[in-house]
Amino acid sequence: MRRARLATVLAVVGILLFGGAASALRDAPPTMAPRFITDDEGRALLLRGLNTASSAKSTPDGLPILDESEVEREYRDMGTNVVRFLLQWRTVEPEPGAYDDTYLAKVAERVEWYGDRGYHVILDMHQDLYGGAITPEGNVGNGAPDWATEMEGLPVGKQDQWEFYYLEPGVIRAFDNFWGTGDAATDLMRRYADAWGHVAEYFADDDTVLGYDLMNEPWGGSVQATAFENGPLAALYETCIDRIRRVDENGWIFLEPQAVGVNWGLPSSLPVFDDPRPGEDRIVFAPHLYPLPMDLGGHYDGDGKAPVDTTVGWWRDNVLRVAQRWNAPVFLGEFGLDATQPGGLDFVDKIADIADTAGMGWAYWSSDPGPWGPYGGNGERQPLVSTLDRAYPRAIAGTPTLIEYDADALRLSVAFTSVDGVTAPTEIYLPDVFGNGGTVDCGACTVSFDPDTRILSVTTDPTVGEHSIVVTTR
Ligand code: 9MR
Repeated sequence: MRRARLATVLAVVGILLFGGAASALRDAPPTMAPRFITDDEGRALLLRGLNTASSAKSTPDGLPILDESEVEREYRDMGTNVVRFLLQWRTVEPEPGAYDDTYLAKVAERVEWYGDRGYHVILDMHQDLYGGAITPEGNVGNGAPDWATEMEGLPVGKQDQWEFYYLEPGVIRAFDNFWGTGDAATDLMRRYADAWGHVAEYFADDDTVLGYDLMNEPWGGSVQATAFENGPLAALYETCIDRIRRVDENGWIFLEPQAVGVNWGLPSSLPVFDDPRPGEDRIVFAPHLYPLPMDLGGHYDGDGKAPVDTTVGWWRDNVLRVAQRWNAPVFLGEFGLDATQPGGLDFVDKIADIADTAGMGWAYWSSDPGPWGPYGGNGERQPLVSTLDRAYPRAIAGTPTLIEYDADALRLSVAFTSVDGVTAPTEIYLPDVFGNGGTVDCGACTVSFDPDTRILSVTTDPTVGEHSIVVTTR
């Protein structure tokens, strides 16, 4: 036992030192994302929301367990404006080349529930451990259809912790056969890209769908790290981008790095991608964050805080370096934890603070009922609800230069520079505690507050270069 702990500690220290060294060897990172996702009015969008929902992995129809009243409750309780909505390849393309539009129509119905409440939807082609067919019971992996799972008879042994299945020979071979890095020639990557083409064509005219997260937490099988990110993963992304752009020029394309390592704070080496759409690229860097000390069971509490803070710092710096290299916005597609554990809510606060100051969007993992989610198994509100219910600028009438929310002092500060042609108001979501719009200090501006949506609209003079808005409860 003591030996195992020692090995774990050494592994953590080794990886952290490697991560730190890898960071230190590079140039100083920027402090804020160099670009933002913009809306039709040209405003910078700050996206805050949840993943919906892990339940979609195992329901036979691939739909999350969700009804419209829960979307309404989410907005009322937390004022979120985005959802990372889980899709499954198995339900998009149940048979090779045959797409299930009945499934997509049901997805569209759920997208509308969100759209009616002002949300943006990011469609995420989810997978964990390749697909359901990696075990006979079908209850461990999710994502790929059975017909696309080629393990060549290699074993998948039972594991206590789900991530360890990634190391099983059958799972590795299924990925190798997907990426075309195994011995057999397959056309699974092309099929996957074609499936994305179909999904994008289906949703191209749906204004609520902001874009497409091409693959959840990519895993390279027997090809890892730079060789994977710059090899098969980049090839898949290029093919998917090409397929999507044939049918949808406007959707934003969210690209995830290799999950292992990068989720912990190591740098990603994903190359720059070309976006063939007319006008500015719409490619977003969309990593996840699960600090290694916490993956290993540590809490964000007491002595456990410092190593987490350190790795989160590296994660932020390394993510912003990619954003700078790509000149792209950043969307943190997943971070989450059992928020009932010691320090859980402090961790959520910490990541939300970092995302604000770094100008990143985020989606918390996840909306499923239970200790990780905002609601318990009986639908009861958990303390996480008020932690996630933060004041934030949903849309900013220019290029943000400062976003800072002090949840203790209840003070939101936003600064931005004007952008030619952007005249729509800055929209700020305010939790109940701000009362009827709070106290707004924004110089020469006009404000109005909608008590129903709790959105404060701040109209600023676009001929003035720099703007500052501070909202407090006093
Ligand atoms: O929280 C999810 C857990 O209940 C599942 O057993 C597991 C495997 O499907 O997936 C967990 O969710 C993960 C997500 O799919 C990908 N990113 C990490 C999430 C938390 O571990």
